[in-house]
Amino acid sequence: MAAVNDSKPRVLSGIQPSGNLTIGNYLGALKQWVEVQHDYDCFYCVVDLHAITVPQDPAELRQRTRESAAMYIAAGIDPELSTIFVQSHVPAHSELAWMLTCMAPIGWLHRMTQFKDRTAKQTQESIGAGLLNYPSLMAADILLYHADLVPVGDDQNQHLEFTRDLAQRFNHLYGETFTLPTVMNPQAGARIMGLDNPTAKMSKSEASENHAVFLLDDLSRARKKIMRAVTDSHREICFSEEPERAGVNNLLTIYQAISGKSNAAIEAHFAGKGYGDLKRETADCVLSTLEPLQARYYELMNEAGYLDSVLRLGREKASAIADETLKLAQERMGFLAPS
Ligand code: ATP
Ligand code: LTN
Repeated sequence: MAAVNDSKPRVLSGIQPSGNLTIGNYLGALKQWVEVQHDYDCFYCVVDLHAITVPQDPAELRQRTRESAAMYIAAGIDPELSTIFVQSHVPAHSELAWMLTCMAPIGWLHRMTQFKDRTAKQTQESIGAGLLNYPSLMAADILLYHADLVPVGDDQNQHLEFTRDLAQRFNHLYGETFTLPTVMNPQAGARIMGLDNPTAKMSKSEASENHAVFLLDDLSRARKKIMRAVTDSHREICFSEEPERAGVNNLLTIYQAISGKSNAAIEAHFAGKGYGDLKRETADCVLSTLEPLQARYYELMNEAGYLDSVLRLGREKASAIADETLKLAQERMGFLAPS
C-alpha cells in the first residue's frame, strides 16, 4: 500500500480533460499547484467525470485524459511529491457525489453562475442534469480528501463557497465529518481573458482561432496570437479596471503572472513604450514558459509506461483516503455496512 503523508495540510484540485489546456489553466491553476507542492500534501486529479457534463467523443476523452496528466507533470508537478490521478479511477467520487446531490438544494445549484452561463443559450431539453449537479461532484472531490486548500482560478470561487456550505450542512445533520476547505487564487492570473475578446474568460472550449494560447501551441503560432491580441486606442500602458482597457490589462496580467514583478515596476518598465513592445515582451514571457514545458511533455508522452505507472500509484494513494472518508460518510448517513 502506498504511503500517505498525514503531517502536512492537504491540497486538492483538478482540471477537466475537455480540451487542450490553455495559459489560463496554467496561470490560474497549474502554476499554483507546482508552488504549493513542498508545503502541502497535494492531490491533483484529471476530472473526467466533470468533462462528461457536456458531450465528449469517447476516443478523444481517453486521449485527453492521458494528455492532461502528462501536462500536469510537464508543468512541474512532481509525482514523487504529489499524487496525480484520474477522477473516474476512484469510484468514491461518484458515490459521495450522489449522496451530496441528494442534500444539495436545487436553489443553490440554480444560483451558480457557471451553470447559468453554460446553459444560457440552450433549451431545457438539451441541458444534461449533470451540468446542474456539477458542483456536488466537485464538492465530493474536495471533501473526500479533507482538503484544507483548493488552488483554482477565481471562476471557481462560487463552487468553493457551495462546497463549504454543503459540508457544513452535512456536518450539522450527521456530525463532524468533513473539513471546510479554503479557496486559493493566484495573486496575478486568477482570471486570464480571451485574447480576441478580453471581456470573456479565456477558455479551452472556445473555438475561435485567436482566443487562447494553448500550452502545446507551436511557439511561432503562440507569439502570433499574442501579437494579434485586442487592445484599445489609448497609448498609456497601465493596469486598469476599465472595460475598454481590458485587453491591455490582460496582457499586463499575463506578463505579471509570469514575471512576478509588481504593478509599479511593470508600469515603470513600459513607460514611454508602445503596445507593440508590450505584446512582444509578453510573448517572450509566455514562450519562455511554454518551451521547457513542451519539451518535457513530448519526452513524457514518448516514455512508454511511465505515465501509466504514475496514474496507477496515484489511484492507489487517492483511493486509500477517499474510500475511508466515503465509508465514514455512509455510516453517518445510515447505510447498512455490508457484512
Ligand atoms: P472549459 O472551457 O472546458 O469549461 P476551462 O478552460 O474553463 O474549461 P476548467 O477545466 O474548467 O477550464 O478549469 C481548470 C482550472 O483552470 C480551474 O482552476 C480554473 O479556475 C482555471 N482556469 C480556467 N480558465 C482560466 C482562466 N482563463 N484564467 C484563470 N484560470 C483559469
Ligand atoms: N470545476 C473545476 C474543476 C474541478 C475542480 C475540482 C477544481 C473539478 N473538481 C475540485 C478544484 C477542486 C473547473 O475548473 N471547472
